[in-house]
Amino acid sequence: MALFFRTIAGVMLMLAASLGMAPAHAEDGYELWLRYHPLAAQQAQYDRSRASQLVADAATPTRAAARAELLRGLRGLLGAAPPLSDTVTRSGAIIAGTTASSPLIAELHLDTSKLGKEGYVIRSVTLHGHAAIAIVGNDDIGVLYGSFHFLRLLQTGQPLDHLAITEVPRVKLRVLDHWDNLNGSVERGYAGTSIWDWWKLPDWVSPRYTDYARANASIGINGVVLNNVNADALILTPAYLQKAAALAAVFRPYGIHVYLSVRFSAPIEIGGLKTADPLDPEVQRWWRQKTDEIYKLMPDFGGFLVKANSEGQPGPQDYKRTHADGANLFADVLAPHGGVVMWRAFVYSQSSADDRAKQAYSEFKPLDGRFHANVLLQVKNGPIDFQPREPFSPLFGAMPKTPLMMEFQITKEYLGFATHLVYLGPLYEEVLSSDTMAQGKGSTVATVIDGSLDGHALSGMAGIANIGTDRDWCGSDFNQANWYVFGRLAWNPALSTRAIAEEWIRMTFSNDEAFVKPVVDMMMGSREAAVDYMTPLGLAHLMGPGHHYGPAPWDTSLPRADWRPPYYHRADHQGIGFDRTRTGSDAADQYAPPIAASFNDVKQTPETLLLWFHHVPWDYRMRSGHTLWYELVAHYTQGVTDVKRMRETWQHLDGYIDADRYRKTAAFLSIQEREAQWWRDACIAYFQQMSGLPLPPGFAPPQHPLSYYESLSFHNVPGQSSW
Ligand code: GCV
Repeated sequence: MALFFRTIAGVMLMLAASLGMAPAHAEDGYELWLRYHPLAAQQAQYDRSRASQLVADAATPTRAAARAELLRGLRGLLGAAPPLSDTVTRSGAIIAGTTASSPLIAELHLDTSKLGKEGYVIRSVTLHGHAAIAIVGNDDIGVLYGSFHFLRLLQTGQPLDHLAITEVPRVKLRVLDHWDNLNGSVERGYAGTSIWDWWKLPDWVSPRYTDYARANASIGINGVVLNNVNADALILTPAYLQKAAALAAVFRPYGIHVYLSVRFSAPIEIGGLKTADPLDPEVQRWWRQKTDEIYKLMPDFGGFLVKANSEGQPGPQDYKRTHADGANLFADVLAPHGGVVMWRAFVYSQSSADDRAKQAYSEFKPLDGRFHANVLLQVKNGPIDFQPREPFSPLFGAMPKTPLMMEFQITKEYLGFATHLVYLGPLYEEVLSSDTMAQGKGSTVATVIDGSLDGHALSGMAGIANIGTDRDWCGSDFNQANWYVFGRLAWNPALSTRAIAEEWIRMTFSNDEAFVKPVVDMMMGSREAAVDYMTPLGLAHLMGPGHHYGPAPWDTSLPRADWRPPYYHRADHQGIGFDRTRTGSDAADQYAPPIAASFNDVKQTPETLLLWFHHVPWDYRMRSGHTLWYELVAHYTQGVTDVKRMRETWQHLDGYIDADRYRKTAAFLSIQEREAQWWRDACIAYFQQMSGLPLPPGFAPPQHPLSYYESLSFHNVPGQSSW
């Protein structure tokens, strides 16, 4: 079979050469999805006749960026850039601009009234008797977004006739959160060190920052938090603010606003004050002056992101004040400048004996309505911490008076670091499409975070970046898809992540159907495979202590109970799982009544979340008729089988893309298969010791005894936290 596929691939390469297509050549992933490599001859010919002239001015930095991108893209895709012109003289002109900037566009009388600042239309039109395509925004940034969309049509081989596209972002703030430290390390980063070269900034501004801005603008990301939420107060000193301002200057033409993570105790650490009490007038004055200083340097500064009273970070509770008091301190000093506060809801207390999954809700729900208008509460997708699968956070739908911002993790802290191929689209989609039932059926998480459910104009979605200094930006070519899908969903949370995967593959690798189809399937199945080989049936938090690498369901080395895997799985001789029903921690009742009713009932709880909500005996009968113990072993085994299949699928695709990216993915899939086997075997060995049951017939025993897995230790694991 493999030979058959290789032969076919070889024939296709020869065919490509005879059709004048560029042969696949070595690449390093730097170009991301903006590759603009020559299209197949027939498609290029079709596109050339519809992009024969470019009418676009460069009078502002943003329109200059749009024009440069169109020229760059068309040159790459079609072999030559179309000539620039001031007017339409032939069929096939591309006209890009705003009604105000272009008399030609004004002539079209397009209705742009509903586009807002960032929306755009791409329309097939007739101008001066010639067929043309107009890319029109109300504002320059819409023109840039529309230009990227137009290029995407070419990159993915779409027809260019009868275009009538209107796009308006559904979410206002679409933000990448970098967990980058000022010393160059990246917390939970697996793609090298920080791309911000703080030491050389602001004097040396790497051209890479422009490519970073291009990539973000191409998917509609309009904000970047430069530094880790475990923040260093130094970021607010004049020297660092100058550096941040240099980055803001690069990002400005691309519609990207800079935000900073701030440390609550900064007035003490760099301001010389004795307190950081949010109600202290001196503290308020300090923050006001600091904020004014920032806006002098960056007039379009976005605002602050704050992690407070969480995992050892300082916060308002140190002064017996509430999270609302803390957030409003920043809201008030940012408001005159139009800035926002993104206040994180990721809190759980060292001293609380309550279920960690309940604590964010318990803390924040009573504060609904107490935050000032420019505060967004940034909530992780699940109640614990970016596990391979969690139910949606019960805060979604529970705080109608507060804009809730989604926080997804793009970097794969709990999903195999850089090397495992796990496409996060299905995870994001599962969360966004979950129905909170807060206001009856259809109150999905997506409608909470886009502001439509509760009528909030302010809305946002944040993703923890997976970007570093690696040439491929993200530590692997397939990790780029997670950056991509995050941006596309932030623009429109209702998009299909299968469709997004397909467009990403076409732009990143190839339009060849024989390549696209199996790779889409592989990506779409990859998240469930990871759930199966790591934490099936609602298990969570089984990974190694601190570094989070590999399985360690037995580990009790860390000081806090809620940092130890046994806290989460609660396996013993009788059964396994965390009882979060009314007989247990009662976390289920934090959801709206119909959802709570199903999570409280073991028979109604989806089996994918069974052990999240219920402690059940090992011989519990699953819907399949098998026992829980059987299903657990079957899921772990399925995960490994799925990864093996992914590796084999990739093996059959040798020859469709350049050798370097092919080989790297092949090597990473081998690592993933080995580590999936390790996860399966270690977890089965451990849970078998708990259950005392024999392995169900037909399943291979773990390759090693439990003591072997328990003895493994790891040094210099990347991405370790800084606190
Ligand atoms: C930035 C988890 C991670 C930490 C991270 C924290 C957070 O605990 O392991 O590295 O810290 O989440 O989101 O604040």
